[in-house]
Amino acid sequence: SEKLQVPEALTFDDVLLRPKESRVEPDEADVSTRVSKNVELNAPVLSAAMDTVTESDLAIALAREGGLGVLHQNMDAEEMAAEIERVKRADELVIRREDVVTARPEQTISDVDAMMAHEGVSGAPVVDDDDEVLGIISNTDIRPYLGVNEDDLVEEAMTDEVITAGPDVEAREALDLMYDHKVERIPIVEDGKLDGLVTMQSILERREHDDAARDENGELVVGVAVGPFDVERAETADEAGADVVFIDCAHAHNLNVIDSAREIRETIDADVVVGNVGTKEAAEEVVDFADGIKVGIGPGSICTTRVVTGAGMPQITAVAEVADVAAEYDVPVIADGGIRYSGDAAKAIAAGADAVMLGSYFAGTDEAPGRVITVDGKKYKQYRGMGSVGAMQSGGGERYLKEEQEDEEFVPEGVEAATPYKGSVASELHQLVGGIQSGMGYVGAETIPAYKERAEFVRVSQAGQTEGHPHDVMITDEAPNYSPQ
Ligand code: RVP
Repeated sequence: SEKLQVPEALTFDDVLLRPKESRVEPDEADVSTRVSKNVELNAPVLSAAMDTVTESDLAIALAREGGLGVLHQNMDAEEMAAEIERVKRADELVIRREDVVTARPEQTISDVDAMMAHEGVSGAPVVDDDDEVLGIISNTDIRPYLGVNEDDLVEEAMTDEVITAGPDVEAREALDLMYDHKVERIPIVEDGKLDGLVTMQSILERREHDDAARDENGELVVGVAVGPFDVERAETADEAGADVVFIDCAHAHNLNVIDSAREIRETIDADVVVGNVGTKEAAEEVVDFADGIKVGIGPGSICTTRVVTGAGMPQITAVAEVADVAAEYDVPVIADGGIRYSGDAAKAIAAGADAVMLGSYFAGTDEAPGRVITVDGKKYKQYRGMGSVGAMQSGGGERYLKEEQEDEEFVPEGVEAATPYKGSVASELHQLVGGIQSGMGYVGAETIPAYKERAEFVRVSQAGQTEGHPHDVMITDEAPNYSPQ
């Protein structure tokens, strides 16, 4: 039957990168990329919008390493806005007025000491009723050996010659002021009132992350998932400062979803990434308005879409098909799901993706939500599909729900699972990005665009695949980037 004259579709284990002539040293390979038309990253890595993967903690950690966290949508709109703001403000140079811990001149030393300990700060501007800065009190001002007593008043112990700056102060300038005057914090004053605070600690912390992915104001970038029909939520996310809004849909070739995505694109300022798709036909429908296209129908580690529905596309073919279409319009492509090893990420990018999105890889990190559980002496963290019964019952399964679904009898497309506990996002990302860079070295590509252009694949047999993993040995020491599946 003609029906069965079918094309072949390939995934990660079916292919390998053909090694090529190279002068590229892996650690010199430039992994900066675009995730959408207007958002650049310094590492081509996104964390999945799943309720066991990305909340603000992970988004902050990942953006500090150059990638992008995509907040999940299993929370109400207000909470989502607060989470976005937490990421945007995490590395802020100027702490905003409402977040600055202040002291009052008539407070006692013991009182202010307890307050600073409680708030976790080591100093505070002292303000009067009009919010005018009268001085600064810090831990060093209230040491008992300075002759300060518990019942003394703040105004007696504070430093009253305060170095201040205006709201437009830059990091370099603030640091110079701090060194010149031997102070660690500079109140920002506007129209005679306290307007914020710059601390030495925040400047030095920022410096530690000079590869962080930042917006044009120097704040960390953040993405957020919204349901395909939730225009209002997309607007809330936009207003809260999200850089990229991800239309979170398991099948974005649904024309109702595309209509709605188009409306969202027209309504908000943030970039809009449309997904997931898995074919060139779907890509053609969205490529004229999407700021990025996300690819993945069924490759996810916790995903049962292919088993439950019989539909799906092996991921390497899906990425390559979509990338061919997207390249003509210069729209970035994100390969989402199925990445187990850094080599899979390297292959996804070689096939045409500008960046990769991972769920299970990050679900085991410290920064992912959820606690560590121990089974037979091994540590794990919970990881579940957003189309699993658990995630859908707690409201996050919008991605998999029908538009008007109200009954509780879900047809799940995901499972609830556990994934090995791993440590910090920073160390995981170091392995992942290092593997991608080494892949670029093997192919002789200095940049991601060059890599996509230059990479060629070979087809691998089952025997070839066996050969590629450690074989005929007993592994005695676990490698940080390999564990047998
Ligand atoms: P993985 O990295 O293989 O764990 O895959 C993560 C991806 O799986 C997510 O980014 C999402 O596209 C997909 N996903 C999330 N939930 C489900 C599901 O319940 N089927 N699938």
